Amino acid sequence: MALLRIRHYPEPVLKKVATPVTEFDDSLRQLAHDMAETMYAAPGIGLAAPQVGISKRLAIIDCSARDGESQLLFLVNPEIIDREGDCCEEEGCLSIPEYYAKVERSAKVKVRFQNLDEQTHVIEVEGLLAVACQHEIDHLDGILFVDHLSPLKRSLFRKKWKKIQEHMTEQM
Ligand code: K1U
Ligand code: ZN
Repeated sequence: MALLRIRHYPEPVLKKVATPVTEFDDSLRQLAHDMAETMYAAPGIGLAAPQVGISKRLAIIDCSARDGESQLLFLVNPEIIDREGDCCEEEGCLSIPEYYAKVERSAKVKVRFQNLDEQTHVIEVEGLLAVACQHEIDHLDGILFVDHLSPLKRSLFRKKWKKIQEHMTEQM
């Protein structure tokens, strides 16, 4: 297994619509497990392939990290097929470190996806897992959580991001 380099805003790969996975082979399994190692090391509760520079429709989520018991989900070609209600929770992003903001999302979502063996599953989720599914599927469509902010909040984000980047450069 290997730690992968997480790409930061505004790298172009984060804005691309990722291509569907068609080959369910060892290289997909290797990438998925390397992403898991990278996500746990970060640490984070999710990671999408574009965040490690690979424009493919693969994402992983493990919201159980805080509870201790691992429940790692590998989502290949995930799609939201139904949504219900609204919520507004604070989000972070491993591609935009040190910046957090509340984002309006659906409260419950039904997600259809394939696993690493090409089998199709449908899950209905709510709470943090629903937010994480929407956040990760957005990554596959080239959308970042800051794209959901109002124009005013987004311009404040851009100013703050410049300072965060300066701070990160000083620490290197
Ligand atoms: O996709 C990503 O950038 C990962 C992101 C996922 C996410 C977080 C919050 C709401 C929705 C989606 C993160 O994991 S940011 C880090 C984070 O939330 C976290 C870090 C350590 C412990 C617990 C959570
Ligand atoms: Zn993110």
